Amino acid sequence: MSNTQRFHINSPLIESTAMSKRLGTTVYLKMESSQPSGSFKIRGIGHLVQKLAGPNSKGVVCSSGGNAGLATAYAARKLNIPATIIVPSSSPQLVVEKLRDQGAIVKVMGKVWDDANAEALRLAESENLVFVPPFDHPLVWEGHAGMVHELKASLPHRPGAVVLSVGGGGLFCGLMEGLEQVGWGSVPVICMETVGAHCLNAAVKAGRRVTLPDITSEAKCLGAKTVCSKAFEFSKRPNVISELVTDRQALEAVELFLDEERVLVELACGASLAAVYSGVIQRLQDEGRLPERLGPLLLIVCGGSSISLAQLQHLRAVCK
Ligand code: PLV
Repeated sequence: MSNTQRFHINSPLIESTAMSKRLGTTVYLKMESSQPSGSFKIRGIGHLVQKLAGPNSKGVVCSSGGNAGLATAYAARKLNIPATIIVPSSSPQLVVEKLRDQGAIVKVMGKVWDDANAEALRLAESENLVFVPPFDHPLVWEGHAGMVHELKASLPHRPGAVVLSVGGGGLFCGLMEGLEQVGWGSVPVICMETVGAHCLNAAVKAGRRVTLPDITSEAKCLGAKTVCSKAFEFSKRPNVISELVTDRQALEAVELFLDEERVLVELACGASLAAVYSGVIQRLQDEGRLPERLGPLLLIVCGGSSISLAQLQHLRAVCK
């Protein structure tokens, strides 16, 4: 296979009539949920795997809440190299099955992603495998940044603000780099997290990176205990706003999105959708932190495969 192969698609950009009506300004959805691995992760991870794991490599190993693992397994299968994915016990069984369906070897290790990551680093060393970090690597950011170039090519003009979910901060770093590359570096960026998986918000409040004692949110794919340092650096920019929603608000957003847009996404993505559905954007406008007459809002629909009707039912019972 040629080394110019790419694994992601140019994802659809759609105008949401229902969300625009709610917000009173045009809302565009970048549908990363349509990516072959189910989330935006394939952009950055596909790029990194391509660059670091040649056809003669012994294989790749990735620590993941699920979606980074799926992206790694997908890319590895396309390159015909073995993939080992380490997930914490908090990842639902449905993700483990999807990883196996991608041909990956799956190991369940520890309670949260940070535990799984320690094991992945150990395996990379002992088995001589290429380590695939789910969010903390310049190649991952470079791959994610490509999304902004697609946006620049298809949006009629620069967005009034961008909304995205933050876990370890890889998507955020890629987006910030991409915005700068296309001359949109001053566009307000709203970073959404759930309470209990709020490592960026905690760092912003403390003025330094902090490690959360535990991940108590059900949005396990946002569940890195510490945000990566590049993301913390970007968060200091004046155009970056960090906001939180509860798991319940993220879940309600997932349900509304399913109802109105007919697409099922995971709770990690619901955090972003809740920026519109729970009135976060409107509050920021009221507080004068976003302009009253806001230009088009761009929502990155990051997607995620850790969801099914059964999982949704389970979340209804556990989300607070
Ligand atoms: N999920 C990572 C990290 O988990 C993973 O291993 O899959 N939205 C979705 C659907 C995601 O899966 C993730 C990350 C994010 C948002 C946040 O992206 P990040 O980590 O680049 O900020 C622990």
